[in-house]
Amino acid sequence: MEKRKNLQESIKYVAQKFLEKTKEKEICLISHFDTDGITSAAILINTLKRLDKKFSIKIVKSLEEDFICTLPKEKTILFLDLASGSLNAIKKAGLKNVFIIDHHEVIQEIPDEVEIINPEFNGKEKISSAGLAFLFCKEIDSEAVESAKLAVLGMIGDLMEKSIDKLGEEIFKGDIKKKKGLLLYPSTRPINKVLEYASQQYIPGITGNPYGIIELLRDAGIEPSNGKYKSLIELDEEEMKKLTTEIMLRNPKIKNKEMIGDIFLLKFFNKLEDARELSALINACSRLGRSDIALRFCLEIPQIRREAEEIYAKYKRHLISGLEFVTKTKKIEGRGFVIINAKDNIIDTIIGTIASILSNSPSYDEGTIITAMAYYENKIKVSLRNVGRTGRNVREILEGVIQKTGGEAGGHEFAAGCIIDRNKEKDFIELLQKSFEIEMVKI
Ligand SMILES: [Mn+2]
Repeated sequence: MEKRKNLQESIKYVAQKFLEKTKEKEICLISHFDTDGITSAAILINTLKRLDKKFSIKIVKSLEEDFICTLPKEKTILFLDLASGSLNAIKKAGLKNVFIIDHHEVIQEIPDEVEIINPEFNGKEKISSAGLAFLFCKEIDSEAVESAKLAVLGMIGDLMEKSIDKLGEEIFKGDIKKKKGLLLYPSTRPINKVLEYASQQYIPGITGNPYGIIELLRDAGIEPSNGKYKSLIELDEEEMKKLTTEIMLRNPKIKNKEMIGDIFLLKFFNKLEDARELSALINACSRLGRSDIALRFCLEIPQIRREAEEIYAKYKRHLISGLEFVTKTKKIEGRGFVIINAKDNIIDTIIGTIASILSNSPSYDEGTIITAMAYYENKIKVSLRNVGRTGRNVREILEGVIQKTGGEAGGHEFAAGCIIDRNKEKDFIELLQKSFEIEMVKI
């Protein structure tokens, strides 16, 4: 790979290479199963169909070495939202035509056979894989702008709503609307219900408390009509202001700028939906083993919508019982860290979400590292999150530990994870605990 200065040049260069390499060759898409990965795949599918290219697709929850070895060497492989951490494995597998569109950290050397788009090489610009996939497709497909809402959805799935401008001004047409308001979601449902179930934005005395909510809404001057409350996006400016004030009075820890922001509404199946809710639905399908449905939902295949919504409802029930388990179970706690070993009481695909919810709850101090673990097959899925997205680099801590126990790690500074063998459970916990304590002493 040659050195390239900015992201746009990088994308242009790789897009040209991709066109050359796929003239006769069939394409094999491999994507990650979260919202950013699924939307990246949907963006590529839309474009490859328009270009009349032959392709197959595989959605995976993590990219493991054994799997990379099974990939067809005669095809062009395009990895989406993953593979930045698997460069050595790609080389070892002897894959010849490899493209990567991803935004995760790159530590290993890039093999000659690999063309990569990754903002890590371009001043760590904040843009998700779906955003990159969209810009990539715009280079090779004149109608790619049709996929703009998928790019926005992917960015929001990876919490990069503040960088959506990078996708270009022209995206704000019919299918995408932006509105300033309270960041509670879904903004399209009655406000009392949103306040009641908003576990991601916990408000003391309000979350899970219908009486507290009625009082809060009365104090804000918002009354139901025919027994039904308005949705957030239906509130006028004055109502929105009063509601914000009332919520702040009940949660002094929260800052105004954390509460107010841009709400993105995207048209799916001909209805404007809150992007964060769509993202939650897509993640839910994938995490319950139905990434096929998540992908078809993004491609707006009509019959799929109901099925996806049913899976989403089931997922929410899993999440609630998972959180209940965490409150009851014994945890390993120390200065600046908590380790929760759920074993097989929580499914591995939601353990990361559980860790994220805990890292957003007011029960822990800023910078506390939450580690949550769950069994999967003969392995253990581990997720680390920093409360308030600040503090020590958990990815680095994790790398240090798995050097000794073995395993594969991925992620970022404040949100990382790994998979280890089940027989390393005890060693791993001990080593992790030790490195948390050593790190503490250093500071
Ligand atoms: Mn991503």
